[in-house]
Amino acid sequence: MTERTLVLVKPDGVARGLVGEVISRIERKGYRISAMEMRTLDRATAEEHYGEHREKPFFAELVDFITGGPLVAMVVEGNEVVVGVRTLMGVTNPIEAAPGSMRGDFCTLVGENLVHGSDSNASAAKETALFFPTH
Ligand code: DAT
Ligand code: MG
Repeated sequence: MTERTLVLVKPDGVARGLVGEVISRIERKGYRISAMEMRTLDRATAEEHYGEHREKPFFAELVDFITGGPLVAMVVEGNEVVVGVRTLMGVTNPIEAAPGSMRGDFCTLVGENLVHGSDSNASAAKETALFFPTH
């Protein structure tokens, strides 16, 4: 079933020159990028994007990190892309992420884990609307 999801190459990925690597893996899998932009998030947008984590102890650190430099946001489309991109990314903690996944291959810190992908179709709808309201 064709779906859409929001993918972010987080500021650590941009700073490390891994934008092409992330895009390449998504495209080689067979997914299509239908919108893309590099931007630096303001705190209000970051707090809305990560609203589900507002009460967590790492929330302030998370918002500092995601607003700390430019990121690349994209809408990705394709068959079961929400789960498909999560599989390409690997689990949240890069130490536990499988080798071969993006987090498994490129990071060690949970707070600097390279990529974001929406976790459900409902999240994808909200997140794509937040980042690309006219798309
Ligand atoms: P995911 O990004 O895999 O969907 P999440 O939604 O649970 O993970 O958390 C969002 C981000 O918050 C995650 O990518 C990195 C950060 N984070 C999660 N758990 C954390 C923790 N225990 N300490 C520090 N940062 C954390
Ligand atoms: Mg999440």
